[in-house]
Amino acid sequence: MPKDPRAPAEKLVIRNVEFIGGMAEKHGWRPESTLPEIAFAGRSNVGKSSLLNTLVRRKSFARVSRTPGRTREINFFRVNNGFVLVDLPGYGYARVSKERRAEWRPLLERYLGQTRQLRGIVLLLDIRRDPSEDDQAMLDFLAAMEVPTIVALTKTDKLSKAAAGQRVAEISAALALDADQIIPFSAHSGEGRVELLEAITDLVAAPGDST
Ligand SMILES: Nc1nc2c(ncn2[C@@H]2O[C@H](COP(=O)(O)OP(=O)(O)O)[C@@H](O)[C@H]2O)c(=O)[nH]1
Ligand SMILES: [Mg+2]
Repeated sequence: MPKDPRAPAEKLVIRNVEFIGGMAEKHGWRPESTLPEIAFAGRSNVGKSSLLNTLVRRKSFARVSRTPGRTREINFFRVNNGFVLVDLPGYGYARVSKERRAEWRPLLERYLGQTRQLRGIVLLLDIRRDPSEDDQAMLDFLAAMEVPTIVALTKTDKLSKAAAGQRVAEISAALALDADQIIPFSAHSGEGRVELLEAITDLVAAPGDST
């Protein structure tokens, strides 16, 4: 792909992505790894698979995250032998039963509570929607655990520039987020890809609990 000379230099170049396994249950197996981890969370249909595919640009990655049975697991991908990208199961899908909706919580809480090498979370919110109770619960939980959090506002291409700007302001005010915690993103236009890669690079480089 020709490089746009006006685009800011990408700090993080993804050279290598390797699936290292999935965690299916609260007390289940997870890959042994001490590399820094960056996890991605959001309600089902928010655009998480699209965002991760845009970020990573690997067919093998897309294949794993599409595999039936893996969609409710926590999936771990080693990137550049430098950090682990963690794809958390989508939560709060309105069309699944209450029992199924309740399933994600213990698994996520276990992962978030136990992972000392977790350096940050990217929480995805649809730019057009107000955050749900589940989104708010997740944000509160992350704040209580003091996990650095970035909010990616997805599907910005569905709004005009002006409307998108307005939504960014509304959502950041509603959630009391700093401007530098929010990244407007579109898998369709590629908006926000470089910014998100840079934010991830910074999170990976920040000193963690385990160091
Ligand atoms: N217009 C637009 N649609 C998107 C974007 N990202 C995802 N979608 C659509 O939203 C739906 C859910 O996307 P998906 O990535 O599967 O969401 P997930 O359930 O969070 O993994 C699909 O129909 C996607 O095509 C985006 O950036 N722009
Ligand atoms: Mg998905």
